[in-house]
Amino acid sequence: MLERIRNAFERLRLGGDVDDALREIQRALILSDVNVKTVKELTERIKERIREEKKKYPGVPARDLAYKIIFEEIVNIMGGKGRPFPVVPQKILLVGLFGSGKTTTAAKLAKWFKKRGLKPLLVALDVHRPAAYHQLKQLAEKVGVDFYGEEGARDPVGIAEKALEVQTDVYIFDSAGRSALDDELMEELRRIKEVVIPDKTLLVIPADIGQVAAREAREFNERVGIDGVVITKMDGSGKAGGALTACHEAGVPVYFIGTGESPDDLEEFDAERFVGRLLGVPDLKALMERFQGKEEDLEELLKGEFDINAFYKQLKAFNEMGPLDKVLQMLGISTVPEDVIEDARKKFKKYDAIYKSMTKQERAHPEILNESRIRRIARGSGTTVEDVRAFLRDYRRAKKMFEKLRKSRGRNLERILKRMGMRP
Ligand SMILES: Nc1nc2c(ncn2[C@@H]2O[C@H](COP(=O)(O)OP(=O)(O)O)[C@@H](O)[C@H]2O)c(=O)[nH]1
Ligand SMILES: [Mg+2]
Repeated sequence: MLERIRNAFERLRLGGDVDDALREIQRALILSDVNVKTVKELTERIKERIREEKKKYPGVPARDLAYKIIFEEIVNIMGGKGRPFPVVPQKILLVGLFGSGKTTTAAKLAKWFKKRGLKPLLVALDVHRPAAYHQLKQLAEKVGVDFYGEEGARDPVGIAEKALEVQTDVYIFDSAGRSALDDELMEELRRIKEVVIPDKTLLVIPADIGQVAAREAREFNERVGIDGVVITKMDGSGKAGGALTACHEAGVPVYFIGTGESPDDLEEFDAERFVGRLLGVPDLKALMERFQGKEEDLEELLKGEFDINAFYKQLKAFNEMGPLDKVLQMLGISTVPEDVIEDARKKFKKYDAIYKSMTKQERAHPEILNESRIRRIARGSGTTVEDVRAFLRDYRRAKKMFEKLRKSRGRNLERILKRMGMRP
């Protein structure tokens, strides 16, 4: 489907007719198993908004307007802006039908939390399939996380109770599936929930069931109670659009998508990012806008002293270029480890507080920063002495780089911009 939507967008960008593009998008969505009624309503809404906003923004070319509105509305039917999954100690119960990808997802989630500095425990509650215990155990070893299971045990509730005695940050319970949500499965899940009291019960659904996902999500929600969904097998399924829109219609958020069989193939779901990438147009124009003005700043910077003010200004500019992952994605680099991005964000928050706790004199003359001043700054910014030292270390490193840059008179920047495709 995605290929067709992309083509329709590309044609629209190159000057194609809006109605033609809309028809092509309709066809693509229906092929991807999105509900026909949803598609009809979507097209009506898009047409309506184009009519309205034409009046509001007479200066904007009709095609640009259509482009933006279509993008926003497709994002909306897929669930809008994603909600970040909380990175805190918690208990997660995975439920779903047979073969939906629960066990694989359990391992992926364990890895996801591990990367974010929390200690996960994988718990095997599928006592019906003898191979299930070994499958999860092996995955736990592969990912390098703790595992709890009882080979040959018959009662998942007893296993869950024992597992809860283990000290850990994030408990991930992998439950058994059935071919349908029958009374037996429901009863088993209900008993497990009573003991575990999960913070999040996540329903695992394979993308290839398409819009049937709505019925499954509603049924599980009514009979078991779920907080959200993980859609697996997004790779190689032509029905991902149907599954995503169906979950949105059923009123349950899609937190994660699985994009392959390996423990790394898990992504937090955000419709905006998803649709943006699916349309595949690396948005270099937006990126250049973000970069604009930065060059002049650099010229300015090269003239003066590189004190802490200059350092902070650079940090801030970089942070303001927007979510780093988005910037990188625009460049077509989508495989930046998420923990790297997370770290950069967290670091900026700390550094921001540290900078604000410094006096004017300290920022201009960092060499006066002695032990007692460092202690005061740490206290004032709610950070630690180590954090302030790390800040100063990074500042000195940046200063060195800056001095090199000054010597080469900005030729480095030119090269970087060229590599990014922003210079011929
Ligand atoms: N291509 C692909 N395969 C997946 C994905 N998630 C799970 N699988 C495969 O689907 C099959 C069933 O997965 P499993 O985790 O055992 O399902 P469970 O019965 O719900 O525990 C396995 O062969 C997995 O490797 C995914 O995101 N993409
Ligand atoms: Mg399983």
